[in-house]
Amino acid sequence: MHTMKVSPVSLLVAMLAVAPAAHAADIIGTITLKGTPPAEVPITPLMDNPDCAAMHKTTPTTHFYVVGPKGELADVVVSLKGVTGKSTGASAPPVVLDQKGCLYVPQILAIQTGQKLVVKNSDNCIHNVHCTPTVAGNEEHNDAQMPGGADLTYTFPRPEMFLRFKCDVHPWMFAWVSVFDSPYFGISSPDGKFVIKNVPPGKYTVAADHRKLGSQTQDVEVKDSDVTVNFTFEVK
Ligand SMILES: [Cu+2]
Repeated sequence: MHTMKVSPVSLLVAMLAVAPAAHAADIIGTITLKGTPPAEVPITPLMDNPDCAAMHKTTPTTHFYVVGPKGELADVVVSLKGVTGKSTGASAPPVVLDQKGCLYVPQILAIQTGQKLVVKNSDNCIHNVHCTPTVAGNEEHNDAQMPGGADLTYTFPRPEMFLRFKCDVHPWMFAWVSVFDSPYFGISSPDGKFVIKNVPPGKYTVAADHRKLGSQTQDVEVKDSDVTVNFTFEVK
């Protein structure tokens, strides 16, 4: 008879090989736009307002299509469809929406349910922050904010795509805040890249939403390494 000697180290290695740890991974990708988007529109009413015009050298334009030289598309909201009840919003740091030069900055942003959205006024003029949610349970707010006024803080309990913020003083001011019931979302940068961090293993439908170009989805499976999902939108 022969006895096999098993060292604690080799036993540990064997255990790890049998039961790999369920590591979370990132879903990464690049968003590309095919075709030439419509020209952005100069916001001429802004320049007709002396307070706002003083903060600009040239007439600002709309930013519906933020596209790089190779079609890299920014401001696409990428999320995991149907993932709910996973919000860590209550403990997540606030997301800031600023008002600068009589424009919302940024214009596309995303938060979790219960996560604080802090609205600042960096301008020397009054703004009126007015959000108009369409999903039941998310509350409408309509708050004047003086120059140097205190920050306004909002939270939304229900998921909603592109919840609209407008300014009742300056009718060209819009921002679009998407609310998710999980931390699994990202927004593409000017290089077209996005990342959804720390996704637990599983099968998901990744949704890419653009304010003007609509929505696309792709199915992915996350195991223990990063997964790449690229999207291409087309101007029709
Ligand atoms: Cu305003």
